[in-house]
Amino acid sequence: MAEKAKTVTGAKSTKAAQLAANTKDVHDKDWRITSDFGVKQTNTDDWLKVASEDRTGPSLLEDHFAREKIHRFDHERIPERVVHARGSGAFGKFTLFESAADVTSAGVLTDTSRETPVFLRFSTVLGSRGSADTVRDVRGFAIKFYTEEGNWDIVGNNIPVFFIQDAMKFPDVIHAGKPEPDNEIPQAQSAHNNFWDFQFMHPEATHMFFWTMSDRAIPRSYRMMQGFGVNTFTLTNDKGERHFVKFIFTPELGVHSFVWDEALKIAGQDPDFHRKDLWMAIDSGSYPKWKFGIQVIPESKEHDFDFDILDATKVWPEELVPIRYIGQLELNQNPDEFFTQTEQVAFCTSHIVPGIGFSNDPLLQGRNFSYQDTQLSRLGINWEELPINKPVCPVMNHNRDGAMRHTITKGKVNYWPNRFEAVPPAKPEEGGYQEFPEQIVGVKARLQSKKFREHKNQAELFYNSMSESEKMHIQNAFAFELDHCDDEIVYKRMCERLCEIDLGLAQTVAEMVGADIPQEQTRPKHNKKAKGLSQLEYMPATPTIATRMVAILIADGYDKVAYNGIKAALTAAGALPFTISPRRNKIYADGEEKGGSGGVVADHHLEGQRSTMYDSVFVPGGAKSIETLRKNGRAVHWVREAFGHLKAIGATGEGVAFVRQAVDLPGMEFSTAGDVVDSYGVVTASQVHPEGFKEAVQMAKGAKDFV
Ligand code: HDD
Repeated sequence: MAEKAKTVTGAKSTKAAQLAANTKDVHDKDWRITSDFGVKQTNTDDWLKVASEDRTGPSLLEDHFAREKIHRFDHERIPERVVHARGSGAFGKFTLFESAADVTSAGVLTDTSRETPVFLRFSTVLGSRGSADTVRDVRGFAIKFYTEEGNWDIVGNNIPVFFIQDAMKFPDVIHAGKPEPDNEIPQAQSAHNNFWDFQFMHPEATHMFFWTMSDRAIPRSYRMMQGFGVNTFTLTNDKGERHFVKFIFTPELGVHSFVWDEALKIAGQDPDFHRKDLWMAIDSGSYPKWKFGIQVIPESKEHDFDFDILDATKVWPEELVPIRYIGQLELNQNPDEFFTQTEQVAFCTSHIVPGIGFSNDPLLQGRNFSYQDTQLSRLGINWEELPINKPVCPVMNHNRDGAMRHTITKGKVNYWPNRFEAVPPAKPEEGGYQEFPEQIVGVKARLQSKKFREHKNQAELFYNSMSESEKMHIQNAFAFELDHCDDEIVYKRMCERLCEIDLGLAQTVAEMVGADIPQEQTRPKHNKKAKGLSQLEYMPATPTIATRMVAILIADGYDKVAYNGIKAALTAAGALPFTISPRRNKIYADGEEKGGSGGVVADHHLEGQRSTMYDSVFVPGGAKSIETLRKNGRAVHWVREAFGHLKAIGATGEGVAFVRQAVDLPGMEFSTAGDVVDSYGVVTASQVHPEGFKEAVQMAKGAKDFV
């Protein structure tokens, strides 16, 4: 890890080369500690004092080295982001395989020979900087494209819609979701009175809260979720024609989620789960990739839909507006330093490049004000000079000064026009940004178009489009969340709201949470479904278990042939096998002498980890090994819990009976086809049977749909 951290992408891109000029490496042997003003220091451990071998006297204020060290430490923190405080980032590249020149003149979307460097920051929304990764929440998906024409930021989420339609409500929705103001409880949770009170009071939030109660809000990995620009932007081509556009990223690994119990447990067992997952994948060369797509509506068709295409609480159903995939995003480099890169990176929806424009989406318009404003309070007026935020193209203008200005601009004038004609604005043919000459007619009013007032159709569309297991997860999520609301009016009214979408759902949830059970649907259903909403549609084209973590449970006396066989098969398929045993000292196979030259060193011991941290569990045979595991409650729990979380479980030889016993539930029957027992995602065989097991790993974590 240390070796990797030394390099800044080996100047893989223009951005990497620019960052390298600002990077120092602590591992260079020639360094000696200096003060911030450059003087070498001999001692940074002992404050200068009046002291002798026999007596310690007072510390001296004159020790400016000590004062500097303490001052610097006292001022290390900057304000955390008011939302999306918890996050992880990575560098990568964006490439195009098809030009979108028919709809835009933007170089980044038309030049197929370009490789645009990017930095992507994933985040949760509600929790503070130290909160857990796996909470139920929306995930941020913010990308900075360092294009040749300036920075282009897509500040998106992993959910395509939003809670509110107008930016002016943002402080309200966030206040309601964040910990409550009197006692600052709960941390990073939507399961509380204020959140659900807000949701009821804002019917426009209905569509979005169905998404946040779905499996999308508990992703297995940042690498396995979609990204959406959410807002409606515009594209303008060389002919001056304008189109409305939405941006979509779809992961090559497919869209996968935890089950809720797993997510809850990992929040305590490994709060950095997603952060580690991303870091490890990139560090080991398994670069996450997304297809980049656009949904495009010509300007002339703006009013052809029964929803307003500027309303961020609506999706553009793919049947009506197909996604055109034109590019690829790859993350391939971990940051060198968290603070200067992941923490100081700052995005703005207003960062667009020629060929891309805004729309009158009222959420976007307000965001365009908010992001610049928040960067001022977080980072100061010269935040765009920070290495991570700096464009790779030249920046020159007559803006000057402000705290922490780095650039030294030579010359006699700092205004335009001037007698030297120094630094004039760019002409359009020189690449100058041109606003689209949109005709606006209207009266001043605090209003939106009437289509903005319909809030339930797409919430129902989303719910109807879920598979049965996804619906069950949504029911359970509502039941969990409303159980955490102790104000009767909150959970009762929410059940009434659910009844407008689906009677069956409302009845189940009402019964669980102690509300009146509704008897009839309170809004007529349209019963329609749409493509692309169920995450089960996003299984990878070629099923894969690459980067999946498989725990192999062994104890002394394990079957070496089975162990080596499954390990080799998993490694060959790109999965990550981990050996888990009662201790981390060497474990010896059947026939190996204890203390001899054989044996394997386990990656972890059974108490140090939990099944939740792995995608799958495998138990090779070996009579003695199984005897030890059978007597170990934690080992039995590993298998049983993995089964409860719908994970693939494999076993061979004596492991088969152990697994069956561990997962045996009343009324459960295993079907047996020949030698291989394959039921409920459990694959057991008397011989190593990697193919069946691999398939089960793919299915169990992909579909979770066969319960
Ligand atoms: Fe926002 C951060 C995404 C609406 C105001 N937002 C922020 C981040 C993401 C989003 C991913 C984290 C960026 C990072 O990693 O640094 N926000 C969204 C999406 C929205 C949205 C997809 C709806 C379409 N946001 C929204 C509104 C407002 C804000 C309506 C205000 C009117 N958002 C902010 C902010 C943040 C922010 C307060 C906090 C930190 C930051 O900007 O840089 O300005």
